[in-house]
Amino acid sequence: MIGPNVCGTSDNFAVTTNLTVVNNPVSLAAGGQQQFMATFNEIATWKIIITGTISGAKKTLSGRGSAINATWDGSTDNVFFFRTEPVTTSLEIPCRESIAGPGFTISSMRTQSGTLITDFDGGGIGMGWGTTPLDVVQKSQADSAIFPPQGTKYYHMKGTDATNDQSIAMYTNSNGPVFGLNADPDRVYFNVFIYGTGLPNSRIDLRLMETDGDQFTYAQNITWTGWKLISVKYADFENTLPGGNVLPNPDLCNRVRFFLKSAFKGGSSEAIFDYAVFTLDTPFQP
Ligand SMILES: [Ca+2]
Ligand SMILES: [Ca+2]
Repeated sequence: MIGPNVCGTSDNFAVTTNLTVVNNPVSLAAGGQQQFMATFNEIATWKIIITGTISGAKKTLSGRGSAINATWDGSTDNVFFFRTEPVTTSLEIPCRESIAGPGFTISSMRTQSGTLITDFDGGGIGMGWGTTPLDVVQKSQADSAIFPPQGTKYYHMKGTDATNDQSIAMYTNSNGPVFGLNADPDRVYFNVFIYGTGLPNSRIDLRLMETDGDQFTYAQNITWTGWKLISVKYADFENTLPGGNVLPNPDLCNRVRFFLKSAFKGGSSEAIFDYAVFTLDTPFQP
């Protein structure tokens, strides 16, 4: 042999027990897990790729050894949540053909972490949502034309800044009780999936409003196409209306505002978003 064996296995490598799963269907709610097992005749570096046939969610498990004994908690590596759906699996060993693994069905979805504000499918603690138009608004509605990360619906805003002040429309929940977040702004993250259509000048301001009168803003230019998860630490929002104690107080936050802006004066802007959730200590991981 010339040079190192980049494949990590000999020519005699063989799978001695095919990849199997323990649960079919598998219930992933409330910490439920799927378990994968296989054996080889020598040590190998392996990957299992799990694909949701409806969601397009994808998860890769990996390891090294002469046996696989791996668990999966229902999490995804891309933006799409695994759903109650059939999934396919494959086993990948370097330098070898992909081996189809067992298919199985998800009977209940993973229980997501965090404080869900809205998923636009009826879930979340934010109530009394409504739009305040400030300019020419072509669209401000729950929509389902694009396949979203979660459920069937998301929110879609589109408008034109005819008055040259960059502001187009605000979508906000009503002034209800606080969300019950941790008080430490360095521990709390706000997360939302945003879909870019490629329309230039699109911008959305994410705004957190507190019962003491402070408002904190994170301005997000939407420069990508497709879905992307945006996660921002509460402490990284800027105080744009110091009406309270001027300090970021997640424990006083009771409203979220999606503020459609044009990145430049006089532009048109479009924002599509889904699944607004606060998490503690880490960004959201669906
Ligand atoms: Ca949704
Ligand atoms: Ca405050």
